[in-house]
Parts: sequence; structure tokens; C-alpha cells
Amino acid sequence: MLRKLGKSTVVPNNLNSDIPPGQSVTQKFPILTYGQTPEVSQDTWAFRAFGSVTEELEIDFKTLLSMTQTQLTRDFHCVTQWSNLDNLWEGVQFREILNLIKFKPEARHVMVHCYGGYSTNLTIDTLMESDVLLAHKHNGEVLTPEHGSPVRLLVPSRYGWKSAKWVSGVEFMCIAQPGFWEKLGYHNNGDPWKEQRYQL
Ligand SMILES: Nc1nc2c(c(=O)[nH]1)N[C@H]1C(S)=C(S)[C@@H](COP(=O)(O)O)O[C@H]1N2
Ligand SMILES: [Mo]
Repeated sequence: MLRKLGKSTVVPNNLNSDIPPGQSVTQKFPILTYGQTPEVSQDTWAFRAFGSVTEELEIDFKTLLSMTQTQLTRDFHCVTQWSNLDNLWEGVQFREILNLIKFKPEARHVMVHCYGGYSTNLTIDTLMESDVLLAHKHNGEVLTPEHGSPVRLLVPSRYGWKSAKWVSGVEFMCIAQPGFWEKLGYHNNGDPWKEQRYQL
């Protein structure tokens, strides 16, 4: 289910009980982080939109909480072959954030940037999907530091490495550039149903 709290929209749940090819289900929610967990608090967190924009935008945690909140349940698929099912996430639909940003029409891609230096690239079309969130809660609790507190991106239709933790902003780009794992050979798109793991 995708539920908007307050003003509301409903997007159907993934009623499909399949898991993508090559994945195994785990009951655990392993922590997958390259490097250290950065220390970011709700008070210091800021999200910045820059690059190919006509005006930069900055959002703080209070502003994020003042926006329409959405809850949804989705499966999570890591490219290292574990899938964790039925995670309940809460946050703001990323398309609501995109609607606030005056990006240039020729900008079709973004680089997602994180505290700590991690990055990943996505298309604006993917970020417009209704279940992409700037999430601050998981299974009813605020995110733990290791899982990306205070705010992470959630992109359920892609492998987990696209769901950037400790997200600090998005850089709009006219031409796709590879992020951290994409530079090391991971796929630009990363659709688990198509097994887009690596790109040669
Ligand atoms: N900033 C940042 N975000 C990240 C990562 C990372 O190393 N740094 N790892 C990614 C990978 S590979 C996966 S599978 C998921 C795992 O999320 P989790 O650690 O909350 O399970 O986070 C993604 N987001
Ligand atoms: Mo991953």
C-alpha cells in the first residue's frame, strides 16, 4: 500500500509475491555501507538541489516533515543477492520535491549526493515514480544511523545501491554521469527484474 497521511493518494501495493531472479529472501535487514556511517542529525540535515537548475533549492528536516507524508510497503533487493520483503517506509514522495525544483528542461538525469561522499545516478523519470521517497522512518521507527538517518532515498524499483542513505542533495545533469558504484561497473539503471547488475 502507498498511503498519504493527511492529504491523500493511494497507489496499489505490489501484490506480486515473486522475487527478482537470482535473489534469496532474508528476514534480516543487513547494513550495506561502503565506509563509515556519517553523523548527521535532524538539526544539521539539509537537502540541496543544484546543477542544471534555474534556482537552487534547500530543504531542512522541519520543511520535509511539513510536507505531505506517505507510507508504503515495498521489498528491498540488494545486488549482493539478498531481498528483504515488506518493509514499511514513511517519508515524502520524491516527485513532490521535484515539483518544487526549477530544473532546466534539458536536465533528464540527477546525481544523488550523500553525506560521507557516496553518490548514485538516476533518471528524473525514475525519481518521478510514485513509490520513490525521501524516507525518514522504517517499520514505524525513525531510521537508525546505520540505515541512513535522518533521511535516505528509497527507490523500490531499483537495486538497493540506488537507495542512497544520508542523502544531502541532487545535482541535475543534462548527460548521465556514473555515481560511486556505477563508476566501478554497476549498471546505470539497476532494474532487479531485468538483472541489471553490472555494465560491461
Ligand atoms: N550513502 C550510502 N548509501 C547507500 C550505501 C552506501 O554505502 N552509502 N549502500 C547502498 C547499498 S549497496 C544498499 S544494498 C543499501 C542498503 O541499505 P541498508 O544498509 O539500509 O540495508 O544502501 C545503499 N545506500
Ligand atoms: Mo547493495
